[in-house]
Amino acid sequence: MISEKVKNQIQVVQGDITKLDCDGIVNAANRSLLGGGGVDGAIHRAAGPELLAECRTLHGCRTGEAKITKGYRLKAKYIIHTVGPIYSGTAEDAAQLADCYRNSLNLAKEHDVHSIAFPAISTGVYGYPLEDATEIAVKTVAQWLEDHADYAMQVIFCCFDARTERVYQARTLQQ
Ligand code: AR6
Repeated sequence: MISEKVKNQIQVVQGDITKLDCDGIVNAANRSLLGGGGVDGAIHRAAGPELLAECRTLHGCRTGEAKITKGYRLKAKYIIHTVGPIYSGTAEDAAQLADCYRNSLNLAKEHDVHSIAFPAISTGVYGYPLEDATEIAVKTVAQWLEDHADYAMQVIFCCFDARTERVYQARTLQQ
């Protein structure tokens, strides 16, 4: 069960994450942190080449972990880069996907971020089944918000397509 307070801290929107006006957006990156396709490509294109220059100084990121950069040409002040698991159907995938959300939120809080947008990590190129990934995303974020009830944080699940939005809406309403 998600409390009413936490429900009010979570929003589901359909759209392009690069256009959102919030303190931080999360990038579903790969371990190199040097760009790629999907949301990663869109974020690098929108933020500009200064982003790649900063990413080069980070020396990659392990699966499930998160690193932060400036937002450059985005409205968002920060980009939190996290690396989701490549789906293989093991319990480790689920643990690593939950780590992505938790570690991103922890890093955001360390940087005084009070509004953060997540894409549907691992559900594109990395092949994580959408329903399973959504359950993990919503549960992990809701738990983090419960655990940090004294910190004002607004979370936006930014869904690129209508199907993803429907699955997120159903999941956030039913709990
Ligand atoms: N705004 C919001 N969501 C988006 C956007 C956007 N502009 N563009 C795509 N999505 P994916 P992954 C959605 O493949 O599965 C990259 O090459 C997309 O529809 O971007 O974690 C990286 O470099 C899907 O719902 O990320 C890695 O190599 C979700 O974002 C690899 O892909 C995630 O899809 C990571 O794969």
